[in-house]
Amino acid sequence: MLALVRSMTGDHPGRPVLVLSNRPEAAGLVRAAALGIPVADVDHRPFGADREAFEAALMARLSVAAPDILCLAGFMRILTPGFVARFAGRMLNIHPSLLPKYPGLHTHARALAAGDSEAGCTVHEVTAALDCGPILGQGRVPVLPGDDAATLAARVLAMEHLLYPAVLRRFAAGDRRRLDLP
Ligand code: NHR
Repeated sequence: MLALVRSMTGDHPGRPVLVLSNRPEAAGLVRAAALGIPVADVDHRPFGADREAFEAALMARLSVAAPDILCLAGFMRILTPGFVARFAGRMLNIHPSLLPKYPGLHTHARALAAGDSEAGCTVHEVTAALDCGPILGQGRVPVLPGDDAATLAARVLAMEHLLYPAVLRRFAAGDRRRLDLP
């Protein structure tokens, strides 16, 4: 999230209008606020299993900011088809695997268990089908001898911080061609 926010200066076609978390305690909210960006939280927990009610509260806050593009970063609540439709073609996510490999959770442990020699991250459009939207970019990193899920996650995260800003810059300029790093 901070890598995205920090990238949006100068000739970048986008500017951050809101940083929104479903976790009120998220450290990113404090960091974004310190950069002068409007922040908000909408805690999902009081809504229990009622995803539509949670998303209505999300939409109420998003409507005020009126973003053109929504970037998920570590956002861990599955979004309903109705919410996704409101941002069709303008919602991105970064996922810590080389999709279509390892959608869902525990991606690094799964890559290690499979004996993969490379891992990475994928920026994709968010569609109703989880982690299945059109791929906008991928960043590859090696899996090294002795890696565990934590060391691999750290290497992938460094690539996430390069890939996501690079893809967003192109996407915000209307370029949806796929970007591959390195
Ligand atoms: N929503 C839709 N409709 N489509 C996608 O592609 C989405 C999405 C919401 C989030 C991020 C995704 C990831 O990058 C994402 C993509 C959460 C879960 C999940 O199982 C799965 C994938 C992703 C994010 N969430 C559980 C839920 O019940 C909660 C898990 C938890 O809290 O730890 O929402 O990984």
